[in-house]
Amino acid sequence: MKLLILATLIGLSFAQFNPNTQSGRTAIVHLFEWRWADIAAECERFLGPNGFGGVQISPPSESIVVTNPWHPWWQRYQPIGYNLCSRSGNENELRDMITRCNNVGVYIYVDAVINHMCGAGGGSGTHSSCGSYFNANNKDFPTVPYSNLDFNDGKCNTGSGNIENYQDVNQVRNCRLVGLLDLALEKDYVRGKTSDYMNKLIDMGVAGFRVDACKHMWPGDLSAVYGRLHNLNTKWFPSGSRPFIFQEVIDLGGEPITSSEYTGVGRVTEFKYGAKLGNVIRKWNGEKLSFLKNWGEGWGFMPSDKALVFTDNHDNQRGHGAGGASIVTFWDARIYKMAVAFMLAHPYGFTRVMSSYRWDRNIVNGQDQNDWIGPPSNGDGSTKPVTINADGTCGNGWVCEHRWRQITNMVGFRNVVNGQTFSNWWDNGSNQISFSRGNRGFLVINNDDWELNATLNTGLPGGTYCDIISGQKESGRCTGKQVTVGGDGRASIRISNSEEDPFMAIHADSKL
Ligand code: QV4
Ligand code: CA
Repeated sequence: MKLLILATLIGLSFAQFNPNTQSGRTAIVHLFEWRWADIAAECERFLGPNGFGGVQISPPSESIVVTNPWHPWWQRYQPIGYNLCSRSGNENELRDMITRCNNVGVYIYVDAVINHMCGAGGGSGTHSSCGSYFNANNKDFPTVPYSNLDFNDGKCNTGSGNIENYQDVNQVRNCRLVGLLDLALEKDYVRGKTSDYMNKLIDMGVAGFRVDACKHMWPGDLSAVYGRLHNLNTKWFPSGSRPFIFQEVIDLGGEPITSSEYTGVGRVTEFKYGAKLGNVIRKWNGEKLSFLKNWGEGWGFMPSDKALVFTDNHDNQRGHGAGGASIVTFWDARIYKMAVAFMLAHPYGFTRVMSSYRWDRNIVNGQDQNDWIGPPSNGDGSTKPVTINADGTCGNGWVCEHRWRQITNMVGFRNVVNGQTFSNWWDNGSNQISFSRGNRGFLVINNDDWELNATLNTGLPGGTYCDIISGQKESGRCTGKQVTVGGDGRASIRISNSEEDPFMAIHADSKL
């Protein structure tokens, strides 16, 4: 018996760090605000064939529908219940997506909002994504059901009922995050309802969760909820597989709540990663690419096997959350591609690629006045489909960074070099760097204002390789640049600082 309990505990606490991706698939993509039908199609036509491991989806739970402003993206972070209809589609479409993606080896990670329900000012009525009635004024959410007994207000010690001071741990966890009605997760009943919701999704075939707003929940409560989760569906996953858990905790330092309080129960989003990489790529505060030699734990990040990493996310690409001005996004395409390539080539963390939509930015004094704008939509607020152009890019306002050749090919690179050590580091003391992943892949970047011209150790066996940034290997030839590696592993490399993409990558599978 004791052994069994021990085994269960170990199972619970360790398995949740495993992304459950198919072997050889090492990155997921956040298809922010995509419709389920479009994700299903994308899994089959693009993500599966290109080696993506999975998709983080926007919250599938029933949420408030906000019309002032007009259908903002953030309405989905205000649940009013756990029915599965949202702006992305209904339950049947969700189920169909999970099945079709799983069948091509691309797994689904659900954004689970369990810290709170809608804002206190959400009113009452049926302005919700499945049309269910709710009343925020008296905290009545009949579809769950939750009543005023299931919220934290009694425990919150601020005058406004909102979080006012992030230095006070009790406030951060027991008060309302921007007015959002805060669930009492220490209650067995609330743990039951939230885990039932997650279990329904697990049974449908999802592989894990991004858990929203974890800083605002007690680690012990989260651990209790995770402990109730089912094993993954054995139709697609080995028996005994635990759901992958990655928790949103924004820890940039300077607050009493740290990531390390959560790394015991699941992975955690490493927000320092994108903020610091942004500074380096932008060359702000005297930062240089050569400083990346000890990137990872050496920069004060959490342990690699606990980290979920990304250059930008749906919040910080529009000034929400934290991270600040340094965050690079698709709006700065040239440095963005460099940053994403570095992330995908570097062994630290489990990687997530961002995939966005374009919106009408209106930045006044550093703040985007249009940070609320929802996905490309029709007049009635319904989300527009993702269309695919003849050249493989996306239409209808969808950016599809994951389809940019440089980014897609670097996902392939990460799969090819999986498990290889970080080696053969070189830098010029400034912004020219290169490194290999064992003898399987090599990346070189020139972010200086002058040419890179050097003979570098690639770590790779001699031969001719196709650069997968300017092109790729196609029917036995390179559509872009070629790199000749000598028998000693060295290659003579020149990259002008005025190149469209001033970096190159080659790997074992891009060899001619
Ligand atoms: C307004 C006022 C409040 C007032 C309240 C009264 O601003 O002062 O108390 O009304 O009801 C939206 C609005 C916000 C509004 C709130 C409640 O922007 O102005 O409050 O709704 O009606 C997203 C958006 C938020 C949005 C929220 C809910 O970013 O702007 O709030 O969805 O719709 C911290 C957290 C971190 C969080 C990050 C943004 O530690 O956990 O802030 N990140 C996650 C998600 C994020 C989401 C939430 C958490 C909440 O990634 O997208 O917030 O689920 O750093
Ligand atoms: Ca809370």
